[in-house]
Amino acid sequence: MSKIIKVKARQIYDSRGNPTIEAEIYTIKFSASAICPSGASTGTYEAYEKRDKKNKKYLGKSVFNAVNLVNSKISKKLKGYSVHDQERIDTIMINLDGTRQKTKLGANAILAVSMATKKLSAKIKKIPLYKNFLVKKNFLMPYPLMNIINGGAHANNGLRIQEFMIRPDKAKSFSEATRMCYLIIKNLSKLLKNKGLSISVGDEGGFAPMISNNNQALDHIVSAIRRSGFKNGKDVSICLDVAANELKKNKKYSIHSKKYISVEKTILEYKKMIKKYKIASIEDPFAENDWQSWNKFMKSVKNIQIIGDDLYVTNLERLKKGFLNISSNAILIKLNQIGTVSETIDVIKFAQAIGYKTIISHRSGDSEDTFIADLAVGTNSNQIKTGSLARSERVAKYNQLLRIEEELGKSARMNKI
Ligand code: 2PG
Ligand code: MG
Repeated sequence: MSKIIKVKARQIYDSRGNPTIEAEIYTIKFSASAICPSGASTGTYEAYEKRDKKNKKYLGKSVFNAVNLVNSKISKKLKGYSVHDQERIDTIMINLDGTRQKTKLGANAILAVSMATKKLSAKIKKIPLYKNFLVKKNFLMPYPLMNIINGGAHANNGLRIQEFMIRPDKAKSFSEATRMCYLIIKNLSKLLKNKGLSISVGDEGGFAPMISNNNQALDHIVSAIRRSGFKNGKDVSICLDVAANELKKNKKYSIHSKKYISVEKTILEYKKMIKKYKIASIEDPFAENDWQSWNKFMKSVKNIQIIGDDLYVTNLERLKKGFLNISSNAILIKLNQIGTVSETIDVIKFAQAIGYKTIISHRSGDSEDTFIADLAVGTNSNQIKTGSLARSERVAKYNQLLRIEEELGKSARMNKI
């Protein structure tokens, strides 16, 4: 019943309109499929995304080679194994690839199959996907980190910081959390319109107005929170993803303008912003190899969530290094940074064991696949970052979480922030 008879892949498109891979896995009676997402501000240590660089017809972005590898090598190897044996299937693919960053088969090929396996296993067991991960009872709902102003590599407005987010800390349920964000987003929209600014959105559904000043973006968000009847820093808090890999030159950073300043000065600037705007969480404040600055920052701020994304790339070895270095107190989890569901779960388990907050995340190029919503609940992750309440590929994840909350009924509780 649960034995794999075939794996098949195809090229489809992601939310940015770039090619991506969808894999379908079959047993004799059932099948399930999954779509691989794709980032724009990627870390150097991420698993390899295989694209046909020489295929000019698709501007070097097609994934036909990855598709062919799934249809031939991977399909052949996985035949006969049980879909419930996720670790074995992932290990077979890891070994078949045999490289550190999955360069031979491509992490996009491997991950699509890995996710589809997890889905098919749940389907055959006749359980919802979120019940097929770590947690078996007492499921907790994650707090949404909604990206409401886009900058950096996700927009073309000149804002240095990549993501300006809100987190509805006072919400007692996920549906209340989304309602609070909804109000703030609508008020922000009005406010931007009144100022003659564009309300068109960036890659992750947040507004991408033509402002180039971080403080101006933050002022607008604070006003929108106030107009919605909430208190910034109490009911709702503002969170940032600086994506500082993109803002480093030599040993300096340019978080506010094109001017590069020292790490010490950058920390002072962060402290000013934290104080003025009651920032509660900062992701990637420094670059992926700048371990020293991460540690300095950890020592110089209190009660702030500091998230490693490009720093850890959902990689256990890097997380261990970061832990020993005291680099952060939270980790962003992206399946395609490491390339299999099993390795992702291992990283989440380790992060939880060392007391780090886990935040499940989308990619800026994403799809209608809602796997990460189930992953967040199924691992009791504290937060989920999956864009704004705009663009269907982002909203799909929030909608899936609303369905899960409804299904959990009275037993549904919010996680700790
Ligand atoms: C990030 C992500 C998702 P990208 O930096 O956290 O928001 O962006 O997928 O472009 O790496
Ligand atoms: Mg990031």
